[in-house]
Amino acid sequence: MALRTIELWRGGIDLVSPFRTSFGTDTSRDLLYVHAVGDSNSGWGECVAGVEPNYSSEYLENCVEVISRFLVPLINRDTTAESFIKSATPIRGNYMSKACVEAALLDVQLRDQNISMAKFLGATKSRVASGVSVGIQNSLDDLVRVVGEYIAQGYVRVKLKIEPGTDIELVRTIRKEFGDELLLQVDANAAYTIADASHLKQLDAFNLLLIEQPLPEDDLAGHIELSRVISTPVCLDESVTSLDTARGALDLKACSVINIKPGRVGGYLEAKKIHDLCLERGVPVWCGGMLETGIGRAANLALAALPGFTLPGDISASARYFARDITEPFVIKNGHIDVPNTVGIGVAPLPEMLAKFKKTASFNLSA
Ligand code: OSB
Ligand code: MG
Repeated sequence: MALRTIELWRGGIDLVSPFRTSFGTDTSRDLLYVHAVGDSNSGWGECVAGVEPNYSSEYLENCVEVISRFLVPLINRDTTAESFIKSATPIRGNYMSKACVEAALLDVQLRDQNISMAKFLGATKSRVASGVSVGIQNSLDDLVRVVGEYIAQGYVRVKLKIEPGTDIELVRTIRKEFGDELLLQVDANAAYTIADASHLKQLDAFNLLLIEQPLPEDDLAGHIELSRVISTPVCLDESVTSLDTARGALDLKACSVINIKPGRVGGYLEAKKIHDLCLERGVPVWCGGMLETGIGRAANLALAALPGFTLPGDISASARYFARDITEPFVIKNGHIDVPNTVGIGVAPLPEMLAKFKKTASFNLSA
C-alpha cells in the first residue's frame, strides 16, 4: 500500500477534426500523463495543459518542469492525494500540474482501497447528460452541418465557440435551423471587453443557457458589470481557479453559473469543494472539458455525477475527439455517457496505445 515511482509519459493523439476557439486552433492533443506506481496498484492522471499558454498561462512543457522540479519532490512513499495537495500549497498557481499529479495519486489510492472515484467523490448518478462543444467553423453552412451531426448523435446540449465578428449571426442561424427547444450556449474564451456589452446584449434575444467567459480571466469588475447589463446568465471558466475565486465571483455577482474543470482549479479535491459550495448556494454548475483522452474523461465523469452538476457538461464521447482513444472508448447512449463504476477512475491506457507513448521520466520515491 505504498508508492514506489512517479513516471511521466508523453505522446500525442490526432483530433478527428481541428478545434478552433477564439485563442487558437488545435489539430491534435499533445499529451502528458502522470503514472503513480505503488506496491500493489498504479494510477494515471492526465495533464490538460495545451502546448501554448493561450487558454491560460499554463502550458505543457512548463508542467513537465513544474512537476519534475517542484511537485515530485513533495511526494514520498506514504503521500496521499490529500497530503500532496496540502504540501503543494506553497507552490503558487500551476493548477494543471498539481491536478494531474493529484489525479494519479487518487487513482492509485482508490484502487488500493477498492472504491471507485465516483463513489469517493459522492456521485449520485450512474450516467451523465452529454453536451458538445463546437469549434469555430469556416462557414455558417459548415456550422449547421456539424451541429446537425452532433444532434443526430444524441448530444443533449450544444455549445458554440464565438469571437468578435462571428457571434450574433451564428447564434441566430443555429436557433433558426434547430429551433427554440435546443439547449444552446456560447463560449467566448475571453475574447471580448466590457466595451462590447451592448453588442453582447443582442444575445439576450436567443434564450441561451449561458455565455461562458466573455471577458479576460482577470476582469472580475467587467464580469460584474456585464452580468448587470445582459440577461443571459454569465458563466465563468478561465476566471475560476480555486474555491476562493469561485466564492468571490459568486459573492460579487460576477457570474451565476460556474464551469468546473478539475485541471483549471488544481484538482478533483478542489473541484469537489467548488461543487459543494455551489450546491449549498443553489448555483448551477457543469463539468467542462479540455479535449481529454479517456484518462481525464473517466475522472471528469465521476465528478460530473455529483448532484450539483445540474447542467449538461462538455463531456462528449471519445469519437467526438479521437479515432482511437488511449482507453476503451466512452460512448454516447441516449444522450448520456456511463460513469465508470469500477475501482479508481475505472480505466487505464490500452497497452497497444501506450506502446506509442514514451516514458520520459521516472522518479523513485523515498520513505
Ligand atoms: O473553454 O471550455 C473551453 C477545450 C480546450 C480548452 C478550453 C475549452 C475547450 C472546450 C472543449 O470547450 C470542451 C471539450 O469537449 O473537452
Ligand atoms: Mg470555456
